[in-house]
Amino acid sequence: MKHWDIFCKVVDNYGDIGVSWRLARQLAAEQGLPVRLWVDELAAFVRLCPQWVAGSSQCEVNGVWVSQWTLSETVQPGQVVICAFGCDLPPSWLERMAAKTPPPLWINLEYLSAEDWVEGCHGLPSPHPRLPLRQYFFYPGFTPSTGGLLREAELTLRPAVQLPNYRLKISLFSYDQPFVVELLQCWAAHPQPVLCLVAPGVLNDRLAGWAGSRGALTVEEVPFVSQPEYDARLAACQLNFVRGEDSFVRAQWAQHPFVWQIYPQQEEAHRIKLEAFLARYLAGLDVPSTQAVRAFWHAWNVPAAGALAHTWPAFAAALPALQSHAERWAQQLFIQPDLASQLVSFAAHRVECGL
Ligand code: TRH
Repeated sequence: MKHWDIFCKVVDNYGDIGVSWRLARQLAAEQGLPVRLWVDELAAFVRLCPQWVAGSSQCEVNGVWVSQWTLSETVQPGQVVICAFGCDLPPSWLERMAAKTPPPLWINLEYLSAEDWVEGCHGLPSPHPRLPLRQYFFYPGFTPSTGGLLREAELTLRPAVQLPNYRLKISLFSYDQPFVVELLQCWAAHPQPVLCLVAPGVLNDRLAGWAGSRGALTVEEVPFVSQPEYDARLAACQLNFVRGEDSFVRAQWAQHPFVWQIYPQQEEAHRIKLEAFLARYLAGLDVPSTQAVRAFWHAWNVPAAGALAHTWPAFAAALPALQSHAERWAQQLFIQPDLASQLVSFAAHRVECGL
């Protein structure tokens, strides 16, 4: 069976399913592969895929067979099996994999990180302790020695759309930020009009009472939309606040200045990831803009009273330089093959060599 199976456990929010769904669509549409996506929590998926037929537990959407995880119990594994973000496969599925000759290629798609060690771990195998199976670790990343980033074949880097500069349009998608109102106060006092589009989430409560216009600022609560619509929203704004993993990558393809709120991990592990990305991203940027980005991103990620209000003016002043930088950065990333194509080459090589 030439199928590719992708297993996704929704740990939290939309990032796990967001990445899995994007990858599944690309493998089907661009690589012509029959893809099955097994999801443990369809409720999260349905928000990303409004075409889903309400109440169904499996369905073909955008060329991908999407199914409730438990329905994999009686199905034969395909040629390639991907665990998104190291999720554990059902034990009976593993047994069925091991019973096949040759067994399917088993790939663990890892989380994205800009840290240096990723290059050394990308593509490494790890044997199963009991079964005649080995799992390969596939690491997305920002350098040619990693698995790259998800990017649709149709995505082209046109010169960024020149948006009317009388208004600063901002999209806001974030985890909680107790001091967000400080920022809104800055925007209300901004010298030019500001439109802030707030995606559904915990911030909505903090922003209660801000909907509508105040000073230079207009706040609009926008609905949760499909991924292509969300991508279009990022492209249409001049500044994007993003979070997690998938919206973080999309902000980079949108070629506009952005602010990343990293997913908080235990023991502050995320701080190292954040620094690793900043070190790569800020290379080549002028010193004042670099300092402005570091200070503002820090204020956004490490809440402290006064920090956003204090760091916003320098960040706002750096926006024109950050716009040019965002275009250069995207061009640099664009040279790498995209993640879906790299997965296909990785699989083809191993399947051919019987590894
Ligand atoms: O939702 P996130 O915070 O997701 C994750 C998860 O928390 C995960 O467990 C964690 O490990 C990971 O972050 C790092 O953020 P992310 O990754 O940006 O996913 C959001 C998805 O939702 C992304 O695919 C974009 C999509 N989206 C839409 O499709 N429409 C929308 O309107 C919005 C706001 C987002």
